[in-house]
Amino acid sequence: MTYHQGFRFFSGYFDRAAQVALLAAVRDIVADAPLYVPTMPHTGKAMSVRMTNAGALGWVTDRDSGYRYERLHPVTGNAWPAIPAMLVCLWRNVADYPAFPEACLVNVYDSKSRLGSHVDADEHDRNAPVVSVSLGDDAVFHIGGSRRSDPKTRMVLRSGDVVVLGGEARLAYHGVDRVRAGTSDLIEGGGRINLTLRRVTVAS
Ligand code: MD6
Ligand code: FE
Repeated sequence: MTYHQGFRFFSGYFDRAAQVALLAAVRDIVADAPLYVPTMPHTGKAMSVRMTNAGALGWVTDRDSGYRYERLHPVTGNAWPAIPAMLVCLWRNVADYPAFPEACLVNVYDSKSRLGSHVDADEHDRNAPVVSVSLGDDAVFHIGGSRRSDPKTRMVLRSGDVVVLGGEARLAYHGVDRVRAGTSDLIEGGGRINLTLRRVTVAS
């Protein structure tokens, strides 16, 4: 079977009404699985984004155990809530992949948050793409190649935009340089939410 290759960008995939519905779904997730401040492996340095997850597995990080997927919320000890139906539907429409997503990472940014250049490499299934949804304020996003030193392209991700990293772009370095405060009125009080859908285990 062949899958779509590479980087795909769907500008304005979700209209305003869909963004409002997604935001409500995120609020439900957060009510069940509260946001927490993740810490970096080894140093224990706090990340500038707050996180939570939906799905069978959630991506977590802390000083002692590093980056990994866990079935339970690190603070409450409860299972993560289900991935919202709208996002499972998005995956079916754009992932071009036969297995369902297992993880939906929720990243919440304020105007000072950033996300350093990284590769999403904690998933066992590297054939599945990562599908990302942006809500709220604009973000300056960069994507490069498989080496950190490769040239980077910068682009603005706006509320409702969807990015798919598949094929050769699946292991490309990428990150968020900054969030532009006041560019969206979707989220009361401002800020940005990014949702990433992933397949973690290799489907049998
Ligand atoms: C963000 N996104 O947009 C961070 N990862 O806030 C990611 O780290 C990301 O957008 C994998 C695939 C798509 C992404
Ligand atoms: Fe990423």
